[in-house]
Amino acid sequence: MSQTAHNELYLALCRIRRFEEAVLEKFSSGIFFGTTHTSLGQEANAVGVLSCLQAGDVVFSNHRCHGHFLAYGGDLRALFAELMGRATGVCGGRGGSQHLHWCNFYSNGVQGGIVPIATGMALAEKQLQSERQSASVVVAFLGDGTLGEGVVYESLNMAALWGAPILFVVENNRIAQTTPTQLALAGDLSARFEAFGIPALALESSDVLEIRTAAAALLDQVRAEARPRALILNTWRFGPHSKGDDTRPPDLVAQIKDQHDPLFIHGQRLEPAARAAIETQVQEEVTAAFQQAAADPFPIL
Ligand SMILES: Cc1ncc(C[n+]2csc(CCOP(=O)(O)OP(=O)(O)O)c2C)c(N)n1
Ligand SMILES: [Mg+2]
Repeated sequence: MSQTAHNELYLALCRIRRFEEAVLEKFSSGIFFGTTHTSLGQEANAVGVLSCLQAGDVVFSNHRCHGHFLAYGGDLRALFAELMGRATGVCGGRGGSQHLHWCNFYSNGVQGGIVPIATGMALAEKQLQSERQSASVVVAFLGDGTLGEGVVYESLNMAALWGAPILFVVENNRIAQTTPTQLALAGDLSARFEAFGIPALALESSDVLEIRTAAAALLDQVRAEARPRALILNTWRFGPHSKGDDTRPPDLVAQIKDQHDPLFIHGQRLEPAARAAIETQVQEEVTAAFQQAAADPFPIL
């Protein structure tokens, strides 16, 4: 991979990190409406998987969607504005943090609810394929805790039975709000997909390149065979579930940050000067996007 490509991936990781840090830092000022869930620590999942997309592919995300939206190519100012309820927001300020729609990107905060919808969208893409002569696929992101929702398994059954071209990406950050995964989920995560005949690949990594390589191979298979695949990304949440509700011991969180930082891991591949330039560029972009959004008008009722 070229140095330019490394730089681009780092830029994408950095953009998510600085956006999310700004959201958490400024939330208590009261400028944002509703709630928020940041993807600090999980940036490499969004960037690794979504850097493999082709034009026309569909992404369905969940309550923790900012990183996915930005990695898809979404605009910083429009996302800040959406959280601030402004007319210039992604959805005119009506959706808030969890409910985004832009181009072929969708997100919804109802846990598990996205899985049947994303499966249906994948079936629609398959039906349209002969008309369009292109093979678009769907990527659906879900959390480990969301595997407790029954509708997920109805959807997996249909996806496998009817051959939906969809990649299910489980971001197993080992916790659901405050419940550690081992207290909520029995058995093996991959086996849950394999029970329906959906091949699953599990990865223990915060390295954007490793995640990208795995996702690219699975997306190729989904596209070529028009059948589902699953990617289990064992990952780490650096921040609170939402805005300060972290029940994990602070020294454990510090250790996680120290050992599994996607920016540190990928940043080592960059020339120091290039890395510093990207850091500066992103900081300026995020600051400008926040200020623009904060000056934007509210929608007319
Ligand atoms: C149907 C439903 N039940 C409960 C919630 C409240 N809720 C939001 S996120 C969350 C935990 C999700 O855990 P997980 O799927 O592991 O994703 P993570 O937050 O770790 O990314 C809960 C219980 C919800 N949004 N939807
Ligand atoms: Mg989780």
